[in-house]
Amino acid sequence: MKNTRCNASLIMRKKAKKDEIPTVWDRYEEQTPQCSYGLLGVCCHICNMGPCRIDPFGNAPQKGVCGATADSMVARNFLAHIATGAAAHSDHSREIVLYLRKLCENTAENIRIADKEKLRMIAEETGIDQDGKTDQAICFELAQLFLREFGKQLPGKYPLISRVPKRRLELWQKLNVVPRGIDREIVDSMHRTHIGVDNDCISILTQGIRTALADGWVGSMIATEMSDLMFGVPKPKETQVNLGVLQSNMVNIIIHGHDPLMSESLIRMSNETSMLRRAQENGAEGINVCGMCCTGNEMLMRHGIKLAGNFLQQELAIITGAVEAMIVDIQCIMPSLGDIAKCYHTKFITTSSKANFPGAVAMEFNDRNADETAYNIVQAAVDNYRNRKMSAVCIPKESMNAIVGFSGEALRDFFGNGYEQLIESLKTGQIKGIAAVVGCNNPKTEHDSNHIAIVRQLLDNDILVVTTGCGAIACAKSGLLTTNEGPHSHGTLSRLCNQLRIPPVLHMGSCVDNSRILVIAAKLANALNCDISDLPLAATAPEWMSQKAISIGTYTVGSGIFTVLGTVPRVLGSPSVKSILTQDIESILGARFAVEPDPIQAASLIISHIENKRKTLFTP
Ligand code: BF8
Repeated sequence: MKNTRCNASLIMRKKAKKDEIPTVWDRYEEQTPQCSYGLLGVCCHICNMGPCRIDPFGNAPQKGVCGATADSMVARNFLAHIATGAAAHSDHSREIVLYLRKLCENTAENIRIADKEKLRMIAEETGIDQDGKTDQAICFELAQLFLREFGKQLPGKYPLISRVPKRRLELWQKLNVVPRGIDREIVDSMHRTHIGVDNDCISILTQGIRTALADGWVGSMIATEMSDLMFGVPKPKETQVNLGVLQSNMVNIIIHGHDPLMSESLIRMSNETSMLRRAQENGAEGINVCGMCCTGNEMLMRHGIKLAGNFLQQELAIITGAVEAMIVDIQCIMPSLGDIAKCYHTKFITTSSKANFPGAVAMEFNDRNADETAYNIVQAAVDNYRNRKMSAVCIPKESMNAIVGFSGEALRDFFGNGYEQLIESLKTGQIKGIAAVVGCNNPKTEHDSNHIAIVRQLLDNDILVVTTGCGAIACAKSGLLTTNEGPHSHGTLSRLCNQLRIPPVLHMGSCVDNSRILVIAAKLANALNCDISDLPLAATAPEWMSQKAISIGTYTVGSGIFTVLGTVPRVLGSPSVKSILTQDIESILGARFAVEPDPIQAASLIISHIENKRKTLFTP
């Protein structure tokens, strides 16, 4: 039964069993043993002469019907994952920019801009003339400028390119991986994966790097910056995390997915006096809005909204029997939610026209109807409280306090405007290095376990941890985002964090907010007059599962950061692709992937990598 280190999840797994509801763990079990050709990446289904497969032991068949080898198949599958992941992040980004542009066009009075300082800073950075212009006019120009990035046809200066350290940019230029428009790169990648186009694994993987860089340094970065500008730059704040944040006497609304646009309106509407009155008329004491996954991270970072759980907990939240509405937008939403919601009273509401689910009620959210739709959704949830069966309710008591909200800007308050104290601490060895521990959950590993095991090892070795996505939620649930003494190291990192009153694990946001980590890495490289690949940095995704994670991993390596994957990517069927990604690429990009399912071994790889980088960078 276990499969999770999170007690709240274990309790709900037991309730699921009692209620005879299959969950992700049961379905994973049913799928095993998984297809070994698929696991190795040597299965090709892209054309209708197939599906084809390659024998991994060197027996026939060694080629697909068209003649494609294992190298082409594996590289092409990998590229398709990158393109899908980059598309997901970048389409999210596009929606935010389009929304901002529409607001500027449609609103007569001045639109609400949460961070005017950020607006001015980005306008200056991107060369927008601000003289005599209203904030709204500047916002409109900025939105136009960023929108053009999606369809740009030729490589060139993209608006935030000055953030890339000089040596890294020169390397990208030399390797011809400077991204053109985001859409351009994704279409190029999909074109190459059509039958009979790109069949050279080096060429395919090079395009993968260019596409991933368009995700990290353009699409995701624009999403983060524009969300900050509209809704506020995150600042440290306290909140609570895990299923125990659900309340037995309140209307519980969970907002799940990735898009901050809808959640902002929903939060506002749930605070309307008329709505609170309605909740009380229905017998509830109030309305409890909680997040799930990365929409949850967006709300938690900016507003301190409590977060009910990470990827593997979405079904369990409904199984508490205490959720009046599960409201979803895009990405990482299990299609099983429709069936599970039917077993309880939960309304499963989808708000994006591009994410439809069997069993979901569609209440589409767009720039013209934002507040009205949000009002109707909250009202539906409030009215649904009457349908709750109190006998079916079981809310685990587990919830953990966490300090969150560490944007790059927030870090300046602790480390100085140019992160001087961080740099000094790195030089003296008070902080040995920085590791990004990010990414998903995956039923292939015990839920949350690898995240926590790696983080603890890193902290014990005085490595500061930055975190995003479901990994950040795992850390929060385990008490690692607190300033208390306890599970943290007692070394020099711990002393520094106690002195600064920050946790040793810094929650930097949702998965698009990995772009915040890129910006910090770039600033450190510029301050130390080196490339990102020279810094004592590393990244790991111990329990990754999504295509977005593949794109993130690839842009992280493309940016010069050693990256350890905890679940095995489907590349082992091609010794060439495996060796390119885990060895050869290092001499080209200054970074490589490693694959290490054992969290202690994975942490060791990171620790020795950081030690080596320190020796080269800081030894006179
Ligand atoms: O973007 S960490 S499971 S929720 S893909 Fe999905 Fe993975 Fe969670 Fe956020 Ni990121």
